[in-house]
Amino acid sequence: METRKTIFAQITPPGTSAISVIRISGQGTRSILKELVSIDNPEHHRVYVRKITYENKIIDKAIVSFFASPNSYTGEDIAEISIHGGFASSRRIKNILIKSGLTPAKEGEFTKKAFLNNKMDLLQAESILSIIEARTVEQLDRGISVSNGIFSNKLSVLRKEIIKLKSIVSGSIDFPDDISYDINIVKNMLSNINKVASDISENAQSGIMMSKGIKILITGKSNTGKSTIFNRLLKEDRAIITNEPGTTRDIIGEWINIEGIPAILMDSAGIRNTNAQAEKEGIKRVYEMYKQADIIILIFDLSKGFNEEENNILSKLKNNKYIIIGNKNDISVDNINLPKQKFIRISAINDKDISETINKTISEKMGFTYNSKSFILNEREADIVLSIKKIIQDIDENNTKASPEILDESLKLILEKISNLTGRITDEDILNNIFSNFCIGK
Ligand SMILES: Nc1nc2c(ncn2[C@@H]2O[C@H](COP(=O)(O)OP(=O)(O)OP(=O)(O)O)[C@@H](O)[C@H]2O)c(=O)[nH]1
Ligand SMILES: [Mg+2]
Repeated sequence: METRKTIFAQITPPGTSAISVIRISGQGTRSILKELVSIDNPEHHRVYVRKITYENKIIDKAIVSFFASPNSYTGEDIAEISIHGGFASSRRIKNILIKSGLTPAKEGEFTKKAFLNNKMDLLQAESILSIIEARTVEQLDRGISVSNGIFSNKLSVLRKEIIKLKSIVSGSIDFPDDISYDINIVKNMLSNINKVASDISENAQSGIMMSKGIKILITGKSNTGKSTIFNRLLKEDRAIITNEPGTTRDIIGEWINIEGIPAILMDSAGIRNTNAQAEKEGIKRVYEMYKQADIIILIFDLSKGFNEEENNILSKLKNNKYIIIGNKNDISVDNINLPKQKFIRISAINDKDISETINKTISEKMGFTYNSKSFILNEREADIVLSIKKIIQDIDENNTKASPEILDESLKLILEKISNLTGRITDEDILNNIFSNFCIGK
């Protein structure tokens, strides 16, 4: 793996801004500082104010900070140069750096260097991505705690416990005269290992939902108040509302926060028979969206009831998670058909806060078990954690029957999987795939 070349990237967003920051990492950092800003022997953690000079011309005035290897983000010498912002300014400095022999960084290359130089394990590297991409404060907090090593520490406890047990099991196989295979000791150790693994895998599914976000689609007959509810959940007047059926045509989506889980909430065309071309197309798109949404909110009108149209919609939702909301409770009438399923009553125009009830119902339906202990960041991690848990469960259930040889193999497999998680053993392709999701400059 190539870690020796000196790379650079603009680490602030492109465009007009007060300053732009260029990060440089690698062995060539010191010589480029000498060449461009006349800093000889830069000191670790020091900030310099210097003119940038190139081919005898003053290019800009810059603030330069320096971090000496190995005490930097990547483990290599790093300089960060703050220059005046703007397209032309940053383009010129980048061209100069290329002419001076530096290489533009690829996505995630700084973090990849940090990983390869053992500054962090793979879990911590992935947490950097989740910090940058966090949409909710809860996501952010989780990313920060993983980057501080909470997940790695838990795995290290699990690993130690497995090694302890494996040494007894392997010992009893290799030296049966000296080390006895005491099933009660093995059972005790396994139950302890099971507890540690459960603690790690507990929030895996919620962890994935928190990372990827979920898609929520609001559907129902036209004029039931879908767009009104959409706007109330968003807390802004995003969708057009009128008292005419067939107001909404396109699907519109906006991010909301449901108990810490980022979600795209989508409003859609009301379902009804219509000859209007645009509305027909809108309804077709709603049916297509049923296949993609993680959960559907079916709205019906409490002044009209839950009728054939609603039952038709329900028949299309056999493979979906859904919740039902009866709206317009302020003008609800008796003797109407109501759904057989559980539903909640609201008045989207009168109720003070509809978000709390709706968010809680969605959260229950989706099985969010988010709490501060959740630290699984993506599917890769969840898959491995759940497979570890499965092996442990299997051996726990069979432990009285399993031979030491089989148990030993299973423990070996778990150790390998832990190494895959932290990146101690990882395929180059997997690494490239992970870091390619990063932005340039990280
Ligand atoms: N009384 C009463 N009227 C409501 C309530 N919620 C919405 N409305 C009214 O119902 C009408 C339709 O509301 P919309 O939010 O546009 O309904 P929609 O389901 O999005 O309609 P389409 O986009 O045409 O499918 C509007 O006049 C709203 O003001 C409610 O809780 N009570
Ligand atoms: Mg609407």
